[in-house]
Parts: sequence; C-alpha cells; structure tokens
Amino acid sequence: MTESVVRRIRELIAEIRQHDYHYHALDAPTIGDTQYDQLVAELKRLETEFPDCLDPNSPTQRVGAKPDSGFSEVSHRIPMLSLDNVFDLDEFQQFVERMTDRLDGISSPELTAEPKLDGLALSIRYEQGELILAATRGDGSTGENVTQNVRTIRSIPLTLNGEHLPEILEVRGEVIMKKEDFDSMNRRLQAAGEKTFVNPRNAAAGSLRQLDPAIVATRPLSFYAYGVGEVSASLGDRHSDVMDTLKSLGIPVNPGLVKGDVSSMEAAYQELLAKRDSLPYEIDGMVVKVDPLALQNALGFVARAPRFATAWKFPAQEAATDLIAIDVQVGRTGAITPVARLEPVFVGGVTVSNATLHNFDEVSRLDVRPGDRVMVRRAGDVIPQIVRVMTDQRPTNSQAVPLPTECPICSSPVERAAGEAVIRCSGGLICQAQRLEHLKHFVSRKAMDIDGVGERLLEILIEKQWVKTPADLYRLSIESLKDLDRMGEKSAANVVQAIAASKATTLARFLYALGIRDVGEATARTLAQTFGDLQPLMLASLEDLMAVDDVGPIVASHIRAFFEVQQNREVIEELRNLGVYWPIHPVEAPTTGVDLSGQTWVLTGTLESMTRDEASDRLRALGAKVSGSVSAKTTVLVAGPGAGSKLSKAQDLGVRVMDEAALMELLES
Ligand code: 5U1
Repeated sequence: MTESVVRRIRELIAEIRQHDYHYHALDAPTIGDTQYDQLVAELKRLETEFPDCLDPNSPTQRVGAKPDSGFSEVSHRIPMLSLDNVFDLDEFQQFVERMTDRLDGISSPELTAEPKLDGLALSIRYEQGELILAATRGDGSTGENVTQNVRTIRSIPLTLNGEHLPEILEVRGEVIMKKEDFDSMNRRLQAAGEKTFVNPRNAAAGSLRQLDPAIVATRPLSFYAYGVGEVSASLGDRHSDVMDTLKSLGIPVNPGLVKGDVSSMEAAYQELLAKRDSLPYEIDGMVVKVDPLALQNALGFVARAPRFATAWKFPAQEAATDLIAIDVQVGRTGAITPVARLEPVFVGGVTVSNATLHNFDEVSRLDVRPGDRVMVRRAGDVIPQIVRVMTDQRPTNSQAVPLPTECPICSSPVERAAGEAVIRCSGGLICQAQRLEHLKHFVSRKAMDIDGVGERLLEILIEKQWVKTPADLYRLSIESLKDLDRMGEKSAANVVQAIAASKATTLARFLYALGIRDVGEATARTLAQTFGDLQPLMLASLEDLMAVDDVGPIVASHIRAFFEVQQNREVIEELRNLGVYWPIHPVEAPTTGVDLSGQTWVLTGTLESMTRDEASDRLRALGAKVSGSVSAKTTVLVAGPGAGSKLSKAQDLGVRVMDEAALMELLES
C-alpha cells in the first residue's frame, strides 16, 4: 500500500515539476490551469493522508514557518557584484576602450545585451538539484537569508530539471514584480485598507523582506536569472550558453538577451528603449557583457564591479522637483482640471515643467500643495504625473488648494455630478474655453442644422473674435464673410442664407442645440413636449423637472444650473431677438381626444405641410412613439412622396400605411 502511495506521490511531484518548468522557464504550458490544480489537489490529499511520505521540496511545500527573529546572515562565497553605469554613447565607447586596451589584439569582443530589470538582486543556491538557500545581495559579501520567502515564488523551481545536475549551483538574478501584478496587488491592498506600494521595485523589495512567508506567498513576485555564483561544473563557455543551460534546468531567464558586437550595441539600446513601456516589467537600462567567459576572466574586476560588463542606463522615469503652483484649466468640454506647475526637471528624457493631476479628488488623495517637494514620473509618451509628495519636507506655512467654485475663464459656477470625479463649468454658451465645441454642437444637423458652417469656418470666426456666442452667428454679414480666405461672395451668401434658414426651428432642436449637459435629443424632445415653450422650462424647479419622464436628479440639476447662469439667459434672449423661433405646442392633453399611447409610428418620404420633425413632435404629443424603422411592432407608417424600402417593408408586414392627408386629418380632428 505505502509503496504504491510513495510511487504515486513521486509521479505527481515529477509531473507537476515538469508543468512548472514548461510554464515558468519555457513560457509554454502544456496543460490547462484546472488540470494542473487537480494534480496539485491529489498530491496534497495523499501528503495529508500519509504524512510520512512528505518530500520537503514537494511543490506543495512552498510556504514555511515564520522565523522567530529576523533573517539570519549569509556570507556569499563568491561576492555578488554590482555594475558600473554609463549614461550615453560616449561613455559606452569609453567603457569599450578601457576594456579592449586590456584585451591585447581583440578590438571588438563578442558581446551580449539584455534588459536591466529594476528589482532586487538575489542568489539562490542549489545542491544536488535541490534549493537549499536564497540570500539577498546585502553589501555584496553578506546578505540576508530569505530562503523561506523565496520558496513561495512559484517561478523558482524547488528542484532543478534534468539528469546531469551540477552538485552546486548558485543562480544570481533579480526578483521583480510585473507591472500588471503590481497594479492588481495594490488594488487589493487598497480595498483591504492596507498600505500600498509606490512602485514595483519597492513592492518587490518590501515583499521579499516580509518576515511571514505566508504573506510573501500572496505577493505576486517573479524572478529572472542573469548569471551564476559558485558552480561545481562548467555550464558553458559563454555567458549566453550559461543562460541557455540555466533555462534548460528550469530557471527563468530573461528572454531579451541578444548577441552582437560593439557596433551593434547602440541600435540594441535604442530598440530596447523603444520597447521599454510595452514590456511587462520595469527596466532601467541595458546590461552589456562580454560573452566569452575566458575574456571575462581575463578582464576581471575593479572593486565590486566587473570590467567585462556595464549597465547602459535609460533616462530616469522619476525625478524629484518643487511644485510651484496648482493652476486650474478648463477643457473643451468644460471639465475643470488642476495642473501642477513645476520647477523644470529632466525626467524620462525630456524637461518637464507641468504635470497632470487628473481631478480634484486626486489633489486630495495625494494631499499635494504648492511649495511641496514632489516625485514626478514620465514614462514614454504618457503625460507627466505626480506620483507622490514628500510631506516630510513640506514648508510649515503650506496651504491646501481649495476646490474652485467658479470657472476661472468665465466665472460661471462649477457643477459636479454625483459619482463623478470631474467638476465642470456651467457657462456652456459663454465660456471661451468651450466655444468651439459648443458652436460645433449648436450648428450640427440634429441641433440648428446650419449647413455650410463647419469646424474650420468656426475656428476662423472664433479666432477673429467675430463669434463668441451662438447669437453672434446670426449677426454675420455677406460683406464681412466674403473676404475670408477661400470664401468669396457666393459662398458667403450661402452661409448667411443657411444661418437665416435655421431661425425657424422647433423647441426640441433649440433645447438640444443649447448643449445643456446630459440633455440629448430625446430628453430635449420630452422637455419640449412637457413644457410646451421655453419660458416655463426656464422657470421650472428641480421638482418640476424631476417629474418629467427620463429626467432624474442629475439631469434636472444640469438644466437648473444652465438656466441659472445669467449670461446663458442673455444669449437665449439675443437669439430670440435675432429671429430664432419655434412653434408653441399646448402642454395640456390634446383637445382632439386622440390618444396614440402604446403605438409606434414611422414617417417616410416627403411631407408638404410640415417637416418630418414637426410631424414627429405632434405624434409624440398624442402619446405615440416615433421610430426610424419599420418592424412587425409598427402601428402606422406615414408615407409621403418618394417613400421607398420602408413602404415596401410595411406592405410586406401588413402594417397600416397612411398618407399625409390622412395624418393631417387625424392631427386636426
Ligand atoms: N541583466 C542583468 N542585470 N545584471 C545585474 N545582468 C546583470 N549582471 C550583473 C548584475 C549585477 O552582474 C554580473 C555582470 C555579474
């Protein structure tokens, strides 16, 4: 019995190790997660039932006990080196020269280039293929024994793969946390009300130095090897061969290693720099090494750094600077955002003097104030951000920035929708920052439908300060327009004519054109039907507005806020004085007694006595729903001259079809 259990346990351990090897070292899993979990579950069950058969390096035995008192010291028999840095091509060439001066007759040694991971250096010792010790770098000679923690890192094998294993093998590499793992871990910590980490490097270092391995096991750490320490047998004649051997033993090795000579290193550097932001982990440079180990040995070391390798650093993505002020900016849609003005600082390869703060919640979250010393991050093309504030260096007289109550451009009150982080200017019609977007919306097809006034013309009119509000459009003359670039008399006349034609509109279109936040076409129509004319709507209270179908407290508050701005009311008044008008519909239930509630009507073809929009409004006033397409649910199709596919579809479906005369009869009955 026990014999067969021991055999099965061995089989399971071997099988799980193979799957770990394929998953972590080769990055090519051969089974799915569920199958893998089933194997582990079976192993755990057998180990619980037969505790005498437990192998201490079984894949189930990653989480050990907490040490009683801190980490013990470990002395490195072969020191853990650090790397000298170079920061540009010139310095790299000097590094090459220093090296080749020592290599008589070899002017261009074979080199390797690999990403320099931003993590924590680690040495892992295997004896007879079993992981027996893991230590941090410490001062290079003495580190801390973090074996129990390292055993929880799933990509690090507890037992090496293969048959001819070296008796002793010390693997050296970097413990990191991948960007995605870092983000999800921080989200988890935040949700649990725990302290979050400022960056993946700190998260990796902080996690590895956690005293409780059970906590470390919950931290998503990864490991990539970049070299070896003590080894009892040769793993190859070149650094690149050694890396291949480590990979075959099951050790994760960074896949980014490339081979080349001195002349190809600059291109390799630029290529890696371009890839930096898309890599799953943070890197801070490229490590260049002499590939043949014989040349490495010939070159040797200076102090604690090898002469055969260097770290060609990337521009730092974070730098500290002073925050001069927090300014307030108004975007094209009225969003009011805080912007940090900084003492210029070189970061991410450029000089940065502004950083985004996203919104005022972010200002409170960071507790950032003018005069603060702040850490700025710029990664790739991403807008620079403030990632943290050194509150310990804060001047004693510092003051938090108050939340703005009015727009810095037009002084209209700001509004904030419930649940939204952004605050917005309510002065839609008059705010200079929002002018172009607003005017584009005002002239658009479903609003005032002013054909011929496009974005480019609006830009010119705004630039010349001829148009500040929609009312100014109705004051434009052929004389002034005709001299504009590529305009001429005829086009100018067409523009003026199109603007004049838009004066005859509907209340729904006009309301939609005002660009009140969250008042789309459908809401504008409902408001027009409910209030009949603009005046009652402008005087409506929040309660009146919330009584309207589909108008909730947020939309109601946007409508109120809009009409409370005096300049908005003035622009509306001007528009009406300039001739914009709409038919007024009675609000009370129609006297006809016709009730079309529950019916769906579709209009197609040309109508002669009114526009389709007008007809739709009147049908809606009688309770009908007006749809754009014919289906089996359509009650009536009103077909004017030129009706096409909608008419044939209605006929196919047996939907009732009506002409304009019949419609008029119904509306006027
Ligand atoms: N990728 C990489 N990082 N890194 C760090 N390679 C590498 N090599 C190192 C260090 C300290 O040292 C060896 C050259 C000994």
